[in-house]
Amino acid sequence: MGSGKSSFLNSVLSELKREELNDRVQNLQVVRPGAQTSVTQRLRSHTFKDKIKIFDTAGFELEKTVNTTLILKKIVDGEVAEGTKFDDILKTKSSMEGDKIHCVVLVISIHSADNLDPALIQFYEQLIGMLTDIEVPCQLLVTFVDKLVEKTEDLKNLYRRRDIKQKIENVAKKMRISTSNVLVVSNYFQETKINQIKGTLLLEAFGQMLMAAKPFQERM
Ligand SMILES: Nc1nc2c(ncn2[C@@H]2O[C@H](COP(=O)(O)OP(=O)(O)OP(=O)(O)O)[C@@H](O)[C@H]2O)c(=O)[nH]1
Ligand SMILES: [Mg+2]
Repeated sequence: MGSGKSSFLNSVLSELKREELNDRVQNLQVVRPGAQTSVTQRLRSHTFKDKIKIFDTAGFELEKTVNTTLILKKIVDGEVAEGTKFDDILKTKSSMEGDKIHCVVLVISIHSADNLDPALIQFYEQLIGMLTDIEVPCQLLVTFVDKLVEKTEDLKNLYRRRDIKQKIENVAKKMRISTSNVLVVSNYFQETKINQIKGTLLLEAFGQMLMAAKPFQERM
């Protein structure tokens, strides 16, 4: 909940449609200030270049982790049609009306990553285990890394910067995943104009997600 999943999509779309949008950040999200439950209620996708679909999900609560793994498995297997309410996924009969998912991105804010609840780590392990079993690649996107982009001059080597590397290593170690599967971004949240540093990180993360999904595209 509120880790920046929808904002990431919105931010990447703004970057990709930069010319069309005249360097403005678009706003797809209906924001409910102070929302206690997930703002994203239904499974929705956005299509890039007519063939790549990115799906946005709700944030899931830690107390309902058993259900979450089941819900995610159904989505990944293509058993959930677009527009379905997340709350209804386990109530309705599965159909094969959805799209099979080729890469899953788990999204966590740097604030939660710096202060990880052991129950959350256990949940992530279970989730990553499920994805490994069904051979679906998984990436971890760390959001709210706003401070890292504040004083950046060298855009080319962001991922080699010591502070960024350290954040990634810390999170990877805690979550027991490879550092090469961890990405960091600062989403657009207040600004209306796109920004080169944020944009570089956003597109780098998006590019890596596409690379992770590539073996599947090649098998198609
Ligand atoms: N500072 C900062 N704020 C962010 C960032 N990403 C998202 N936000 C803000 O965090 C709030 C929640 O972002 P959302 O994108 O709605 O989060 P979500 O993960 O889609 O949330 P749910 O759909 O409710 O699960 C919004 O007010 C965003 O503007 C970020 O990288 N940095
Ligand atoms: Mg959302």
